[in-house]
Amino acid sequence: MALLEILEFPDPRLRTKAKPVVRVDDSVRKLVANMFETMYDAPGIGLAATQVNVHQRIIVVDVSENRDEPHAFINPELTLSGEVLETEEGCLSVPGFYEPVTRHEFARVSALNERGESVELDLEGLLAVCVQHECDHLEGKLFVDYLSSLKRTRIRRKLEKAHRVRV
Ligand code: QAP
Ligand code: CO
Repeated sequence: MALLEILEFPDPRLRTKAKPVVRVDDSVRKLVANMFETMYDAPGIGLAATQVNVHQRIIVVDVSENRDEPHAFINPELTLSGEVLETEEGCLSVPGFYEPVTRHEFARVSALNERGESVELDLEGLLAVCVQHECDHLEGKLFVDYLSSLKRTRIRRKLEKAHRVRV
C-alpha cells in the first residue's frame, strides 16, 4: 500500500474529465486500496481518483465516525432527489477552506464495486453530499466553482502563495 500525492487547487490537472473504467482488475483494486489509505491518512471523508492524478471514474468515501464504513464506487452514476440543502464543504485539494455549498438531500448511486459487480445504493445525509462532491471531481469540477468569483479568487491566491513557500 502507498500514500498518494493529492493535487491542490488551482492545479489544472484537477480539471481533467475522468474516463470510465473498462475492467475492474487488480490494478484498479490496488488504486482503490491506496486511495482509501490516502483518504484515511489525510484524514478525509472522500477522495476521487482525479485528486491523485488518475483520470478514471473511481471514488472512495467513508463518512462514519469510526472510519469503518468504506465505500468504493467505480463508474458511479447519480440520480438526485429531495430538497436542496446547504452544507459546509471542504476538500483535500483545497486544504484549509470550508464554505457552504448547496446539494441535493438524496442521491441514488449506481456503480460497480471493487469486485466488478453492479451495486445500487440510496444515500442521504452527509454520505449523499459527499458522493455528489466526489462525482463532481470526475467531471473536473471543484466545490469552489459554486462560490462567488471573489471567494474563489481569494482561495486561489492564498493557496498559490502557500505553494510558493512550500517549495
Ligand atoms: C468532501 O472532503 C466533503 O481543508 C471530502 O485541511 C467534505 O474529506 C464533502 C480535509 C465536507 C462534504 C462535506 C479538508 C482535510 C478533508 C481540509 C474532505 C483539510 C484537511 C476534506
Ligand atoms: Co474534494
